Amino acid sequence: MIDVYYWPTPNGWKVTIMLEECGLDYNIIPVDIGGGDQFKAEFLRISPNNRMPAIVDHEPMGGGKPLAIFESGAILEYLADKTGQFLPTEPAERFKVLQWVHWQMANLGPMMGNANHFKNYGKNIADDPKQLEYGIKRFVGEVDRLSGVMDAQLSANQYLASDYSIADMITWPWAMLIGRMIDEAVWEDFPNLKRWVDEVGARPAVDKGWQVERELGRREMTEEEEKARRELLFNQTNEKVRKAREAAAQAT
Ligand SMILES: N[C@@H](CCC(=O)N[C@@H](CS)C(=O)NCC(=O)O)C(=O)O
Repeated sequence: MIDVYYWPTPNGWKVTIMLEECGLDYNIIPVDIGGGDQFKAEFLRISPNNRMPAIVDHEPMGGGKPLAIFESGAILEYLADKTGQFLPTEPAERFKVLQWVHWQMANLGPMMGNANHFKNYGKNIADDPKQLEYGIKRFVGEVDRLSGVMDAQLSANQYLASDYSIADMITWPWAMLIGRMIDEAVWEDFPNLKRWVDEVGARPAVDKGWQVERELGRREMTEEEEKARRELLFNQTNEKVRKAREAAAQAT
């Protein structure tokens, strides 16, 4: 059995989509990132970067004691190697996939996260909306550029690499949100990307994977809870995280 430390966000969906595609059994352990679960001692032992998703495989590849993995890219690569699916072993084909996996991890995910932060969350945080302007321009511009990169790749290929792979699974949960994050009209500029988003989204495992525990993220919060959530998520310095780590260690 595989424990999945999870909250319904794009980075979490990557893992549930892959598990559904592989037909593996898994057990969801919610990590309420707005409530501070990412700072709990048990979680930090598995994911020292205080971010979900993470997994613990109780029957790991190669045998031995349970194996904990954090970072969605590493998790998908591990599950692909464990099951022998969605990541070719032949070097040229393998690296066609892995270059897009790393591209997503280093580019689309972080840039969309920052675009979302400045565009949507920032207005409740910044003292003056003018403080947000440069961040919005920079990160929305990057998302637009990256959408063009995907669109060009998908104009000549059905999928990001040769066959459907972990590169598609890791990219789809962010890519399908581009319209919602920037403007729905943006799809007109990227018809090949839109074709791929619809095609991948129509896969039963993808549809199932991104619906996992959706209700968890939908709880209505009071204004006080919202404020506490913002303080927790958007004000993380080394000192703050270190204190949380120390408090978690003392509590065990
Ligand atoms: N590169 C990481 C990113 C993970 C990440 O940013 N997770 C967010 C939720 S989508 C999180 O756990 N946030 C908690 C926090 O900011 O404290 C991955 O792909 O696994």
